[in-house]
Amino acid sequence: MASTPEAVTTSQTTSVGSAGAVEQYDAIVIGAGVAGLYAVYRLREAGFNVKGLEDAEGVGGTWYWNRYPGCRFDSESETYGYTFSKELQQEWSWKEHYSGQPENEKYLNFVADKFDLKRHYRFNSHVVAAHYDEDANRWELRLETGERFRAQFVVAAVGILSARYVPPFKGIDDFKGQSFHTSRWPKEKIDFTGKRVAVIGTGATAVQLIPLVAKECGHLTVFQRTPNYCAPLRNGLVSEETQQRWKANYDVIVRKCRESPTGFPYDFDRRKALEVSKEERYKLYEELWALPGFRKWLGNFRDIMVDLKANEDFAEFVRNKIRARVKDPKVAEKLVPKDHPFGAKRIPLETEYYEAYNRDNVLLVDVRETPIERITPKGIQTSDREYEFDIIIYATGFDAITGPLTRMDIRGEGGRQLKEHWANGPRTVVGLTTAGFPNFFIASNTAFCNYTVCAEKVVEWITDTISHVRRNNFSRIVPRPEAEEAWVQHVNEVGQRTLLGATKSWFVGGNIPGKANAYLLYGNTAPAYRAKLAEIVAKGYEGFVLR
Ligand code: NA7
Repeated sequence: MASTPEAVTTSQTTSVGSAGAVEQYDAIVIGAGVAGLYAVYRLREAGFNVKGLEDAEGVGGTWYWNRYPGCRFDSESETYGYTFSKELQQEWSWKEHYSGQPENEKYLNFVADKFDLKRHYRFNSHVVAAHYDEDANRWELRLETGERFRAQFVVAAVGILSARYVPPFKGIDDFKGQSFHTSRWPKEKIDFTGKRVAVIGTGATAVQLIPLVAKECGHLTVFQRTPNYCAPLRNGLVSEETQQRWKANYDVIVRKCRESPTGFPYDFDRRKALEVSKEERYKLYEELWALPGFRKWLGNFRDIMVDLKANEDFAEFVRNKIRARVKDPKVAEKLVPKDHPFGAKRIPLETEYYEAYNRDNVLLVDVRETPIERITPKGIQTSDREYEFDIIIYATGFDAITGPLTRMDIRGEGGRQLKEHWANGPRTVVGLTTAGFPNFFIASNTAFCNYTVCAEKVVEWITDTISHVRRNNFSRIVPRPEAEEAWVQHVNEVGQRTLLGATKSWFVGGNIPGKANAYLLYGNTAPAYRAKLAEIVAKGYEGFVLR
């Protein structure tokens, strides 16, 4: 069979079965976020008849759903955009150094329009099931409406932080005021003026939201379970000169990100922190602290990431930074993390977060001292008292990485459910494929890496693999169980060399009661991850069965 793009294109057909019409495609991409849009683009360009299914009514994924005040990325804007099109890089101008949600959603719309991707999508289409039909070698996807779609290949670009988590508080439906989860924020502006507002949670989301809501509302009560090591973002507007410099130097910026261990445009200091004199060490800490973005974490001494003593040295530096910003020493101590190492949880980057607690209209409630007992019609009942609110904001996070997949009814060979297969944690080869689920790809960046820097590579690997299957007249590809076992062990070994598992967090499934404890991120460097992807291809898809 010829392998031209035309030859691989199955034109869309519709067959009518007992349960109604079923649309047929070569490939279906679930999701219209950063990875999904690029997957649709790559598959279309490779000649596949591709359909995108998206829950939301527009493109954006994370940047569609997370509309809460203050939402922005913590990656340097010039590193976040796609790199596959130099024309796109030149046409788009970032307004802020750490771009906000409205602008990010606009960017992804700009991309979707420029490459004419929206016509491949069906929006408002919530996929609830994907079942593999072994005889036909086709996946059948079902929407919550009951509509069905079939395809040979599925690319689940469902995001790593898209399955929202709301704690099962008693009485949650009794509340008479308004309540929102931050990742399902309404499009219309919420008027906080004069309102009594509660925020539950103090993760990266809450830390972005709290200072803005505090300024606008009548009174804000923050319910904190675990304080975080928050570091200053130091955002700012991008000058015309900087914009032009980026545009003239995208090749250099991209190379720097690709070579860096974390996909950010900076590297660790390879010296051992505690072998450097205190004076010099603190000089570096202060310099990093004054710089924007994640440098204080991912541009610091490398061993802070792996060695508890080195970590504690910097952790204490951060604690003192927090203490210096909060006027009431009792409140300050509540905000100072002491039960986990620096960086064992995602470091939230903040703008005037700690100053919010110096305001007269902000109260911090430590729910370890006085746990939330229930949500009441009027507000929140803790072990201590009832607080009354007009608005409750749940900034309570996500069933990260596995949640968006295990919440769907995904069944592979022999009808085995992905949820069962992953009962003890995700089982994959390079995070992108799983044994027993042929032609099913997970387009998530689970490397410890600046999101788009690795997500683009992930999508390229998947779409190249799909093209490889077709070009070589195979019909299916699936990883061997032993390759999967080897990858799971490797992820664990690498994870154990880091502090990623040193506390309960979404990095290891620790934020969801009952969720298996497992390394959900690959703790190796981003270049090492990409080398693994390349090695599989170079070795003719070693560890995979191609038929
Ligand atoms: P996170 O980082 O998972 O934060 C969720 C917050 O909600 C965190 O402070 C939790 O406390 C808190 N939480 C969760 N359940 C409860 C209950 N039952 N009671 C009180 N507090 C609770 O989610 P985010 O949305 O902030 O950030 C997720 C990622 O998005 C972030 O890392 C960035 O990469 C972007 P805990 O710490 O578990 O004690």
